[in-house]
Amino acid sequence: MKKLAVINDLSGVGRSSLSIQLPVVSTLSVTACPVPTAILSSHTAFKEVAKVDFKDHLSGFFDAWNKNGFSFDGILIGYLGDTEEHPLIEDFIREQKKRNPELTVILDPVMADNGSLYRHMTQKHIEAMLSLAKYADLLTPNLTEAALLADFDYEGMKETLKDCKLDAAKGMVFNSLLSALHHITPGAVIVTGIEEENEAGEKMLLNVLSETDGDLRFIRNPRTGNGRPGTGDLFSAIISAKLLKGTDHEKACRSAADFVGLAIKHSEELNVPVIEGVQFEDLLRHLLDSD
Ligand code: PXL
Repeated sequence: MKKLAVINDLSGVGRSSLSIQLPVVSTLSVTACPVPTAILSSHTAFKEVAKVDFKDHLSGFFDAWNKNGFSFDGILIGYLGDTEEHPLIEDFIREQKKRNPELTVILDPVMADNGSLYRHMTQKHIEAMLSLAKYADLLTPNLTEAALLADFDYEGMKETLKDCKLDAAKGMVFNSLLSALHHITPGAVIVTGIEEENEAGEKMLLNVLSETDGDLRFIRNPRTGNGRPGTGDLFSAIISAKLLKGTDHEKACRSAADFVGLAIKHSEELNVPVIEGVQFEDLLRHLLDSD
């Protein structure tokens, strides 16, 4: 069975990060090996949050894993609360790459959404993420994170995209953003969860996949509800497990987008409060349909 190291925070309430990624990876028959980067009472959108930093324990974790001779097929990286964690993860990737040259590194640069950095995130996090991106085989930023990493103006880009009626025009905007991102990572890039409207006025979510050879794919799904915490974590976990099982980027992206859409719709129908993320637990069997 393939083995995925999942480096992310453990948040007790709100269905984000490790809490949502571990069950999804297991359902897809990939062994998930968690490394907590921080332990929080809940994700940071809640008003009161108790946070325990785990950075001082990361090198001990990685050392023990390396000394035991553990080797992984993939490493998925998400929320990193402290910029001292990024170089430790880079060392771990270098060591693991020696053991398994086929290692797949998926970096979800969790830092920001809707034009703003998350609480506790700073310019230093952006710089540390730029360094870590050099090791990624796949980078999955949302539009805000992509703009921050490429030093593009998010609001300006969002406005321009809104005015682009044709995919050819959108392609020009994304080509310039993605060519900047391909300078910071050797991997493929998926810019995730871009909100748009189609010609019929229906709300859509667009994921833009750019392969390392520059091949650009627009992957669209109906928007089934408002954005919710943890959907990026869900998306990156499904893609990671699928990639380890040999699925290509485009198919993995479609499966992940379909499942996230389903989970948002289900949560809306059940009136799950947005802050509690997506109710995915009773949908896990749908992941097997696309397996
Ligand atoms: O799902 C993104 C995420 C992950 N981890 C923590 C967060 C958030 C978003 O708010 O606060 C701790």
